[in-house]
Amino acid sequence: MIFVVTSNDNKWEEMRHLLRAYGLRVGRIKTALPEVQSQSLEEVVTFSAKAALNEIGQAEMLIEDSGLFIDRLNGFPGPFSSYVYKTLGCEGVLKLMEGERERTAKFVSVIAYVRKDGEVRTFHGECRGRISDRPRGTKGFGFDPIFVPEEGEGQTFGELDVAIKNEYSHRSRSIANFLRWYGTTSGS
Ligand code: ITT
Repeated sequence: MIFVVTSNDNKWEEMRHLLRAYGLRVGRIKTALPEVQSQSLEEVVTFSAKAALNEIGQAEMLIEDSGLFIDRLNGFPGPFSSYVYKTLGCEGVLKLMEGERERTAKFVSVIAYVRKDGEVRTFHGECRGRISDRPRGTKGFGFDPIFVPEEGEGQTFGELDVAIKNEYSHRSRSIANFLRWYGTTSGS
């Protein structure tokens, strides 16, 4: 059994679906791990993974760190997305983007797989898109209502069912990279 360690219910729902579809047995540990302040999601998630090892110590664990990187804002809010969502929200980000024509952005997800023997590996996934002019949709979480993925038909993630979001989201891609590696090492 692999344990996903996250305080975020939506993340867990998405990860659970993707991992179970692959046939893995997964459980959840609902807790917020300490995060280090860094510009690199890899660094943030590796720090949290080591904390999970010390504090929780299950045999196999997955920790995910993600963020929205807006090109015009030099990648802001990036690793600070959780804090910026709590303080400014979607409306605040739209305000920062008011009048901007260059609205390209990407969601990035980095997953850390950590084993009791201390091995930590990270896997990266991205989804490119743009920031919408106004919030649309009530599905999903966080910045979903203002993010229009490139692959879609112009709807925001907030307007798409989670099954569709899972087809090309940053999180599904980091998980796919993890599964590719995991499948070759564990024989599962
Ligand atoms: P854990 O660290 O406990 O897993 P968290 O919500 O704090 O949960 P992060 O530190 O990784 O997670 O913060 C990522 C933030 O980025 C998240 O709170 C959202 O605001 C935003 N975000 C990440 N992925 C997203 C997605 O798929 N859809 C919408 N917003 C997303």
